[in-house]
Amino acid sequence: MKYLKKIYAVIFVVLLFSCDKQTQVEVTDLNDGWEYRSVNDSSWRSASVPGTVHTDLLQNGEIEDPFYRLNEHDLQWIDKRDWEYRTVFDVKKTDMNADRVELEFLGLDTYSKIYLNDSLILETDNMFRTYKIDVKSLLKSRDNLLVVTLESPIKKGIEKYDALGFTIPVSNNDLAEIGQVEENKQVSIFTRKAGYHFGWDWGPRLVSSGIWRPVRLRTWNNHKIKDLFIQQKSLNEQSASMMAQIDLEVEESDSEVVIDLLLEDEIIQSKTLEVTQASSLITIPFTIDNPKRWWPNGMGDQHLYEITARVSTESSSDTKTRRVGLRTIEVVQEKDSIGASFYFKVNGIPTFMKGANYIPQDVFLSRVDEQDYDRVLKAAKDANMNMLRVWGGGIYENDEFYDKCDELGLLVWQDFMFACAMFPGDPAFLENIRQEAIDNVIRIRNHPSVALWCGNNEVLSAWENWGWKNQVISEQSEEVANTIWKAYDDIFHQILPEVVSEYDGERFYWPSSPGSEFGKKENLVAGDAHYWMVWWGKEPFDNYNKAIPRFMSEFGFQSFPNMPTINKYTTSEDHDIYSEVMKSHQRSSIGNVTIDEYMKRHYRQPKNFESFIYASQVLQAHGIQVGIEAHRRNRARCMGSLYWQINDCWPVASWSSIDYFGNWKALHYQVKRSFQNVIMSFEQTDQKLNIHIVSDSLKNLDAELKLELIDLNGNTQKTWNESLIVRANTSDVYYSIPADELDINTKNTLLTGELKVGNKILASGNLNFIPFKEMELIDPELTYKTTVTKDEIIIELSTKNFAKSIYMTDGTVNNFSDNYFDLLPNTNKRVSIPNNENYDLASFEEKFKVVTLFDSYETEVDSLINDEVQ
Ligand code: BMA
Repeated sequence: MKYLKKIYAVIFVVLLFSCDKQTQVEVTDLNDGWEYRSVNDSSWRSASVPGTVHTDLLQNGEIEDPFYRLNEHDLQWIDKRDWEYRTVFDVKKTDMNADRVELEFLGLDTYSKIYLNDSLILETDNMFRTYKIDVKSLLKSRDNLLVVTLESPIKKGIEKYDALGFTIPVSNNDLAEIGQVEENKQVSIFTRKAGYHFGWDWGPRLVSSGIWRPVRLRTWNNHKIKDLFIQQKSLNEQSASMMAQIDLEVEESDSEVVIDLLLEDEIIQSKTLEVTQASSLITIPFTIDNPKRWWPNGMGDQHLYEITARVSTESSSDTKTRRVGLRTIEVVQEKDSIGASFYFKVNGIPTFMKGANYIPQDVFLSRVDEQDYDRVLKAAKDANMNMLRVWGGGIYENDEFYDKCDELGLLVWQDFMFACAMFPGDPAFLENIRQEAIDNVIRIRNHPSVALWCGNNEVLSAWENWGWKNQVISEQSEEVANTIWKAYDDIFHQILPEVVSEYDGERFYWPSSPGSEFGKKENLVAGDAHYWMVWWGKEPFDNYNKAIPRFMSEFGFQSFPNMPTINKYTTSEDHDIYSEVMKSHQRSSIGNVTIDEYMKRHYRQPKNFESFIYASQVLQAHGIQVGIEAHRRNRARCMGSLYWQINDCWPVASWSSIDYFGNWKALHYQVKRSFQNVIMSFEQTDQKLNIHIVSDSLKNLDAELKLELIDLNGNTQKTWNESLIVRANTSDVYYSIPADELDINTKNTLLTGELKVGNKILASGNLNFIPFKEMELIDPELTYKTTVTKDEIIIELSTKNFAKSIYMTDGTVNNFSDNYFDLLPNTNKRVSIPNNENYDLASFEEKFKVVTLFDSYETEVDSLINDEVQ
């Protein structure tokens, strides 16, 4: 039967192609030939679509690189102007003859008017929406003129701000002052546009305008599949019960269509239907036998099925394919003795979420390409993560982002795009938000990686806990406060959950991060938490051990990017963290002093700028390690650790673990270690030292634990050995050393631990009993041997004494296979780096440097190691 169907299908397709008229839906990109100008300017210059005004100005040599030194400050005029784009295009005969010809804009930033052959066809005010216009009646076969005008989001914002009659609180990340906005009016909230464009505490203030996603012409006859939604209804070992929902648009509402559903290449369902309405939803249930599951990274494979819907008549056909991953995800909130749990159960298994917060990879969004997605998302996978949070001040990410998360096993915590501000609540604004939510939920809902929808970032906290509500009551009135809260309630408790439930019924909606329950304050006993008392509150890193929430969705500590990155936006005269240029690439109001203060707590004052930069990364990695391990050790209470933030959108001092150019900071290497499936973690109390083992492995492990007290030059003082079974998916104390057995000279003693299964080291760790600044670090006497091949350079490091935080660089942004690691006395390690620069031995060694924490205290960074062994 199946074969017969296939033969019919082949005959059918052959027949279709032999007709004269266009039979398939055709999509033509209209991204070429664009020009732009400032409105009323006489001359046009060539433009890129997708693109932004800033990047077009840059490409045409009209402005300098906005990221270099202080250039950003001189470019604030750009967002006060209106801009105009135009292109001319021809239309193929078959397209002209099609029943429908639609112009599609996948992203317009933001206040645009679109004219086709001098007719106004569309006005837009939301960069997150997609727009489609039927243009058949306006098109000519040659020389169609398409014009897009983009009105200044600042001018529009000021109009709306002035018309409102009261003031809506906004976090001062809306840097109106830097933007030289009239009377410092904070206007970002009036425009549905990425919040971070208006400045953030890790980002520049560069408010773009542009056609930021592709423009296309779609032509079709008779019918088109608007959308294909594949829903998983139930899943067990034997079968997955599924539902395909085809959203069909038809030209002639009484036509007969044949609908085929294909799993991979095989037709699994076929039916003939009389379509009686212009737009109809057709649902087809189907099953997948012996389903292969989709697993998060670290738990199994990411099997993806391809499901295709094909809708055909005798003269036309359209197909759509979706990739589907079969898995169950629940967010479990059960009341318990602490408050209520908040954890993800994936395929029935309580799963600890290891990951980070993600921001857009560039302030100019059209510059982010597939390689950038690859680089950051693979780095997330490599660092053993299983979740990223797409934070609410950026964008609903490009399709490539979610495709790659599906492939890499990275679950996505998806915020809607609202962050750190209250919002207007007038009917037009609310309707705009509803349409934005519908567009994006429909676009993203097929991805198995998407774990939950979250209403906003820190809006509830700001209102309830940062004092905004009381401030509005005292400075304006209770009535104004009620109006502002009503808008919150409408958006986050009505509109967004309604859209999620209508268009993505199976997925969980969470109104705000952090949040405990609807309208209640954040806390550590229920819901998710952002813990910023370390950093903003200057609490010691050690407090991460005390403030354990149910799910940590944000915590973080800053560092500077590596010197190769700093060199790209500075000259040597800027090399002081308090220079104008360095301060301008440090947007946290407390950034430099806070790094400085924590540095003094943990390490000796680094001797110069380069050492400070390096040590800032060592410090950041240490702090976040304390946090991650605390969360993982306490997995009976806390089931997630997402640090702030994995990436940057320009070169800057920030909380990121990977900088703008893709450089892994010390933190990213550390995160990779701290997120391993099995880790060892030490906890010191007055009476004893507890050795915890945390395992996310789904199997029990038969292991040997070895602990050793050693001094910095390698003498063993004491050893402990223990055989144990590490229980699956759990954390526990597996060994304790009473304090009186640790009567040691803490200034030169370390505890080292190793957990082995057979000959394989599963986990290891070193513990210093006092801060490194109080320890008597000695010259590690590090040596190395280099081998250069065409593809990579291999470095074999050996150390005589303990080497703390070994950092290697060749002065480029290439990443080593490992970096910023410790080496125990009398050990060695082999690392590699891709030979992207075509080095030979001499040219590599000229560039190569290696430092340790000891060097940052004692010696000149430039005269590092000369005693290499060849
Ligand atoms: C978090 C984020 C951002 C901010 C970061 C660092 O709370 O949500 O708003 O950049 O803190 O301050």
